[in-house]
Amino acid sequence: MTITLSPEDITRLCERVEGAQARGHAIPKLTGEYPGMTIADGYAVQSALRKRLIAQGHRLIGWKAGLTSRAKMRQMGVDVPSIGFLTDRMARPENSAISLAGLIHPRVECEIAFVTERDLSGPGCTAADVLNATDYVLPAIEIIDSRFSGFKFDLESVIADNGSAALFVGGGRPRRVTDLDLATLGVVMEKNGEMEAFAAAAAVLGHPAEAVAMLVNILHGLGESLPAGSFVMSGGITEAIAVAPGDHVAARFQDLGSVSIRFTA
Ligand code: 0L1
Ligand code: MG
Repeated sequence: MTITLSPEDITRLCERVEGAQARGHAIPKLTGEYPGMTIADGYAVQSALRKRLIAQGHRLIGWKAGLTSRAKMRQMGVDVPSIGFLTDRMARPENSAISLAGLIHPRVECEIAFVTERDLSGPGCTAADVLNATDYVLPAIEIIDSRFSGFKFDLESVIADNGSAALFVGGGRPRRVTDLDLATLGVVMEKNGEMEAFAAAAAVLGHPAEAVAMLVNILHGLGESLPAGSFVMSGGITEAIAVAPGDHVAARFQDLGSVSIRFTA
């Protein structure tokens, strides 16, 4: 992975993304101005954003894998997964009313979240390593929000925008991985009482633990590892569903219970 942006450009783009996230205003995709931007550049901007938010008092609580299902890659026109970071300020309680104020293109994804009890590091991290290091899994809904105008972006820009991370909700019934067949686990996504999408968790790279292993190996490339106690979202199992104030969303997971939320303005 080659970083082509200068430190000044990385800071500039980091400030641009931070402003868009904080104020909820759309910006043009970053590759419009920097057509030669690489995936490594995207991660350099994302890392600068993470360090800046931590310096402001946000607490890093984990990571998210994104673009991990074929449905999602097809929907977004990309063919490589991505990762982003999660902070305490993005967490929302289940069964709560979540304000969409300040979000630009809010959409929801149903995901399996892993909570680790041992450190994980790359390179060469495998799904078996992930399962051995997992304390429990739980169902989650991610609320993503791309900050790019007209919803037009590419992988480099999405990575710089922290993989569209905005909010997330964990809940349902936490379970040990040894008690589940995670690949065949089914999920049904409902909006306002109507079924919108359904799939099995194998839609995420064949097994959600594969997505977490991929995330750990990407972290290694960034000079980072995954400490014990991390909360990791393994990626949307179905395509993302657009939401608006007044909508109610329920993600019903086989063996893991449901996560429900409703949205307000
Ligand atoms: O969580 C994800 O799958 C990341 C999605 C990034 C692109 C988008 O905003 O849909
Ligand atoms: Mg996601």
